[in-house]
Amino acid sequence: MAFTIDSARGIFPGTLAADAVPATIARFNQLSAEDQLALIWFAYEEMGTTITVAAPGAASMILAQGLLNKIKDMSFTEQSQAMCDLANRADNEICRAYGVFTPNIKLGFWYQLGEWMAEGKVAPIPEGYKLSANASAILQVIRELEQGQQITVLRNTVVDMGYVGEGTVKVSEPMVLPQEVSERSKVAIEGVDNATVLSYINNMNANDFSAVIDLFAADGALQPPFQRPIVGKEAVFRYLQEECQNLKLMPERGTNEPAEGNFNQIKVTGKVQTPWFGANVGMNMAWRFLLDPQGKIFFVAIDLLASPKELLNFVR
Ligand code: 45D
Repeated sequence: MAFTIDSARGIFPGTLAADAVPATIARFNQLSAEDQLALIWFAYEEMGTTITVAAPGAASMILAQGLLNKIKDMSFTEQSQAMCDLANRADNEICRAYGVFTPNIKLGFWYQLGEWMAEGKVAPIPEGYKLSANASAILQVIRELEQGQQITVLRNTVVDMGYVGEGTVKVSEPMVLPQEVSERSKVAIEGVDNATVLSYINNMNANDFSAVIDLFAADGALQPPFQRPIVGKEAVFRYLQEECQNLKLMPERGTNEPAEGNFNQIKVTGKVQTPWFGANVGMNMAWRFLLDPQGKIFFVAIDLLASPKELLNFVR
């Protein structure tokens, strides 16, 4: 075998990912829960002056509703405690209930709490709350990130909250139906006409995850930004259904090169939009594909790029 998943991760090593994102998260994790919540509040508020977040889909809200109602019925003191517990990943009922949510449900949950905090229905960040020096410094770092990196930092803070016990089964939103074949868009990628890659992008954009998974080798893997690879068709399929609905992949250009053992390595760069921010935020992304000799996806890494300049970097 020419490649292992581990060696595949190293294709196109010149690709510069937005390391500022995990670095910022690591600093954020050192803060007290109060500081974390206030910092996110300030960052979210400031972001809201330039971009608006779309209201979450009804499905995510229904699944978060039970926990939201429970929190709404609490006193302000209990609400603040519950939010701090979530940030502290405490092992209690609320944190376990939150822990089974998929990222979109978690985001929908906080979206609603944020609305209620602004309306005074849920305990707000205390008026005049002063961030610690560390928290202020991190807020300044977040301000200076590009928008795609800012929203990734926010998303990651929300995803990391709560408590996940052993053997936890995630609650996911109902599956979206794939788009009608007649309505589907077809991308063109400058420099890449590989059928597997084009089909991957077009089927992702159509929410046709069964068609996407057919493109993978049995032991194939997908590596999301800043994560370990998800290995095997079954696990990748579950991930696609849980976390990849209604994305818009807009590849621009790429390069296709032979690799060892009749494999084929293809790097594509372009923009990705999330349903949360639509056309307001285009994240600069790269896909690094490694196709096996049968043209199946043995590995694909999705990277959030360090800067727009990286969209043009095809150095190996
Ligand atoms: O704590 O090809 C308050 C894959 C204060 C799949 C708050 C992909 C207190 C394969 C403000 C209330 C998926 C990998 C909190 C491609 C407090 C593939 C609330 C890539 C928390 C291309 C905060 C997809 C709130 C990508 C409500 C890269 C924050 C998708 C809300 C990226 C933040 C999606 C939101 C991203 C962030 C979405 C809504 C980065 C959304 C970010």
